[in-house]
Amino acid sequence: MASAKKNLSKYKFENAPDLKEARVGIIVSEWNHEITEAMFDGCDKTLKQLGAKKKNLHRINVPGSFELPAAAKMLVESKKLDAIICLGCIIKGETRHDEFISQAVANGMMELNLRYNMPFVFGVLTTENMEQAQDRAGGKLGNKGIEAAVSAVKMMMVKNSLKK
Ligand code: DLZ
Repeated sequence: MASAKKNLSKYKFENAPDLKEARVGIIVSEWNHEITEAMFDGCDKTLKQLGAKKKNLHRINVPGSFELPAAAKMLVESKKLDAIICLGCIIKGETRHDEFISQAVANGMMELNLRYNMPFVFGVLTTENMEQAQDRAGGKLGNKGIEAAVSAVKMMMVKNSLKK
């Protein structure tokens, strides 16, 4: 399947972008916080490795993934940012709760992407169990927080390349 059991978080930019002026919002869901904190670490380190300054990275916590799109909307309307990265971890339970949350978050994030002229990154794990989440949050399959940072950077580059 998609991850094909390999680490997908390795990245190499041909022309490494310099993020020293970039302002990025990072919204972190507190649900399954040991996973989302590991994702935040990967995301934060990646942005800083590419030159982002601590003062330009704006972190906000929300209770659960369901709250990510609403917080992203509040953030985009209150600060001048170049990208917003949303990090969450939705794990299947005994009920279909996970399906409704995942769908709502994915739809909400897409709406934001189409409404505002800047990238909103869907850094949300949707796994069957905790083990799958650990594998993807600094475990053997990489760290989706790193991949979320890389997606944000790539989309910022797309936007810059289209500037008149
Ligand atoms: C309620 C809930 C459940 C059951 N599972 C998760 C989860 O696996 N991951 C996650 O990020 N959030 C979960 N939540 C919380 C909801 O996202 C939300 O915070 C609450 O329903 C309150 O709106």
